[in-house]
Formats: sequence, C-alpha cells, structure tokens
Amino acid sequence: MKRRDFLKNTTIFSASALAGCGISHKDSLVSTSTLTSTSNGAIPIVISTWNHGIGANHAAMEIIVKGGRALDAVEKGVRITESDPEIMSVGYGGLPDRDGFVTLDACIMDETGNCGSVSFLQNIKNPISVARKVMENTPHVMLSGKGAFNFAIENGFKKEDLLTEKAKEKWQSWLQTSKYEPIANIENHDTIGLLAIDMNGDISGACTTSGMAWKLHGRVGDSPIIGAGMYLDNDVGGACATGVGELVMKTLGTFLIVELMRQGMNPQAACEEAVQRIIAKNQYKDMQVGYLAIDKKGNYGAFSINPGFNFALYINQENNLHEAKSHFQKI
Ligand code: SD4
Repeated sequence: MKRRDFLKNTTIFSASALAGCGISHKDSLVSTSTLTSTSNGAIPIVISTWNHGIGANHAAMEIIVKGGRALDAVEKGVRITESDPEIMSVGYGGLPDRDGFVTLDACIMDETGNCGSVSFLQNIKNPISVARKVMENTPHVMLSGKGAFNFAIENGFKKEDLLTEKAKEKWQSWLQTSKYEPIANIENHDTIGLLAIDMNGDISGACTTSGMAWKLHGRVGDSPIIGAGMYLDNDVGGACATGVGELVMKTLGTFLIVELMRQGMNPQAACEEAVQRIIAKNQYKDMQVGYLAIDKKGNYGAFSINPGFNFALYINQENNLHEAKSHFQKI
C-alpha cells in the first residue's frame, strides 16, 4: 500500500497529542478484558505478551510519541523487562536451566527486513541489545553461546551474574524432584514479544526470554528464531509468540501468521489459524502457546491454545491488559 492510502485508512495521533496526554504506567493499567475480534486499526500501536508488557509498552510508546523509530521503541521496551530481576522469565533474574545456568535467547527485526539474534547467551543482562548489534554491526543474523558472549564483550557489554538468589532458591527446590513437566501458563517462562508501529507507519519487533525453566543445558527455543518467536514484513504486519517454543518452531508460527495476513487474513484469523496448525500436528496437551499479530493499519489479533494468555495493548492513548481468546476454554 502507498503511504498516502495508508494514512487515509488509519487513525493517526500526532506526536504532540500523545506526548501531551501524560499517560503514566500506573494510570494506564486499567482493566483486563477479553477481545472478541480484530479491532479497528490505529497507529501508533504497541502490543506485547503478558502482564510485564504494560511496562514495556509504556517505555516503547515514550519513544514513539517523540517521533522515534519503532526499532528503538521495541528495544527500549523489552530492555525494561530484561533488566527487572523480579521478572523471572526474561533476562536478569530469569530461572536457570537444570544445571543452574541462566541462558538467554532474543531477536529483533526492523522495517527494512533486517534482523539480528542471539541464542544460548550467558552473563549479559540485555540480550536484545546484543541482537541489535549483531543486526547492525555484522553480516550475520544469529550468534550463539560463547561466540555471542565474546561478541557482546567486544561491543562494550558487561559480564554479569544473572542468577539472582530468588531464582537460585527456586532452582534448588526444583532439584529435589527434578521433574520437567511444563503446565500451561505456569511453565515458568513468559517471554516478552513486543511489536510496534511508529508514526511513520513502520513496524519493528523484539522477542526476548530466559526460555523454559529447567531446560536441558544448551536448549534453544523459538524466541531467537526469526519466523518462529517473531517475524514481520513492513508491507504486511508482524507477529510474535510465547509459550512452549518447540511447538512454535515446528510450525514456524509467526512466519505463518505474516504470510496468512499477506494473503488477506486479518490478524485475529491468522493467529487462530497458526494455533490450529499446532493442534493439528503436535502434542499440545496441557501446553500453552500464544500469538500476537498486527497488520499495517494497526489492527491486532491474539489467540492461544489454552486460556490464560494475556497481553498488553497500547492503542488510542491507552495501555491496557487484555485476555486473549483461546482454542480451548478450559485447561
Ligand atoms: C521458549 N517460547 O523458550 C519460550 C518460552 C516462552 O512464554 O515463551 N515463554 O520456549
């Protein structure tokens, strides 16, 4: 679509209007509601997974209302989540693998189709920023493990111990039974996937996680895989995923959602179809996967296998938490 048509079809708030509205993170946490279908689109928009998305959305929108780029917004947004030791599923404070190591996965993508990613990264608090450096400073898309760590250090990141006392205690108590049985919504994860459209109508996305708690050392999930944990195409829209990464990887869920939108599906229908693919092809019992999607007009969709998936949506100057619809009504 030409930019002219895009502007015609979309509600746009001027930077000054939004900047002047003085929305604070607390003010904006209004209520939880269930969305029934794809909304009317509006830009700018920021959408992200789970409760912690409220704070991340807020930080992202702060950049956007000043006329900033969606890429800067998504990075800044998820850095808030990564840096918070109380959020035990992303970055610093994340729950470790079964051997006690906090290993992080993250990816980022911009409106030009550039992307960067890190997987199995240890001792670096903000993997999303390392992923961005991979995108901008190397000819590659993905760095992993020791190589990703060395690259981070060379690029000025600090080596830090990411295992907090609280996470260590949880790990030690898990060790007593050492059972690995992910249960929907309490799998001890909760990745943040965040998508944003800025004032120019450009889309970017970020996804970052400490992955499934108690995973095998070396396990990498969907979150750093472009097309699995997150994908976008600035001509079409974007999508991000949360939940059991193996199910997302087997169906390349976010790539699928964007391609379905390219063929004309709205974001809600595309998320629902991606969940159907998992149900049709995989063992999903008691497991959760949730998808979020936006199209170029700022229409959004959200859907999960099981109930309990919520997301934060910052649109029309309000940043609220919503409950996604799900395939099953009861777990
Ligand atoms: C993973 N998808 O490592 C991540 C975990 C997650 O919400 O999303 N949690 O499989």
